[in-house]
Amino acid sequence: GENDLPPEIWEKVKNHPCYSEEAHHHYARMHVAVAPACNIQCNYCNRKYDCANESRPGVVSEKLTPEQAAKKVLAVASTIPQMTVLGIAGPGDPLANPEKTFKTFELIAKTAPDIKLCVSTNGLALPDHVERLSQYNIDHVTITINMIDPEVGAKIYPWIYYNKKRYTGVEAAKILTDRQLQGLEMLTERGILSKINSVMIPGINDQHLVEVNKAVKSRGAFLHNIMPLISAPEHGTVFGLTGQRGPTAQELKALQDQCEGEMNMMRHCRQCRADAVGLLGEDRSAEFTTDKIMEME
Ligand code: CLF
Ligand code: SF4
Repeated sequence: GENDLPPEIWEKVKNHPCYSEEAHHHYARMHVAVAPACNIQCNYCNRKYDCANESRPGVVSEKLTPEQAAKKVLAVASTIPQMTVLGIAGPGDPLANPEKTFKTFELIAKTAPDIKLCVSTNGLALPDHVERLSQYNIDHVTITINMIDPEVGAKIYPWIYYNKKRYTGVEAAKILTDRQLQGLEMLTERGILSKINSVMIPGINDQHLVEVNKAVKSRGAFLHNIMPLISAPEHGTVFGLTGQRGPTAQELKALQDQCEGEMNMMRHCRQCRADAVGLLGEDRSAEFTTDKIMEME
């Protein structure tokens, strides 16, 4: 349990609402939607909305420049004192938009140095940025890993864009899994805590996620968050259009139970929007639109 963590790890998780089950009752996080582009395609994604890495489809978030994002963080921090963590989680992939993402981190580290920085990525570009993440003192990185078998991956990812070239099918999935696991190993070597998000897709990767769990555990991942596919035909995800269903609550819990013991499982994820603000499960983003932040000055 959480009480058995080594003190240096506990220091890093005790105020982070996602990394600590206990902390999520008391501490809030906010996301800033500064990362519009993505370098892969997931069959559960609709690019018009937020990154399904971590977010519910169907809600458009307001895209911000790094400067607007930094202003918003100050406005939120002065209104919600429990806000301890700033995450970048979309609407695309933060590391496919490295200038915007790192500029935002840089501004916030200057203006609000007590706020912990957090990032969520599909992992394709991760090995190229681990060094910079460690220079910026980023202790928390989430990688969405849905498979370690490229045959499974080919059913989830129609293409990736890598080294200025588009790859498809099994070849694409092989590159993606290699890069994700390499990135995870690099984080572990540098003592950066990692959380693995996996989207549970019945009939596609549900049983396979037990293997994923073992693979990420053996590479030093701190926490595994298995989330249900939210398949929404009205929002046009490929899985939605093919009638791919999400898991039932019972199926999700059974898989989480099966992986428990291998490593810590996150069970309090609320699948946040790319511009979420507040305690997990609470959405105060409407209080902090750009218009309102400008009025606050
Ligand atoms: Fe945001 Fe993600 Fe950081 Fe948390 S969310 S970038 S780790 S600060 Fe948290 Fe939201 Fe679940 Fe993500 S509840 S969707 S796990
Ligand atoms: Fe969509 Fe996120 Fe997948 Fe990119 S990584 S395709 S934004 S769900």
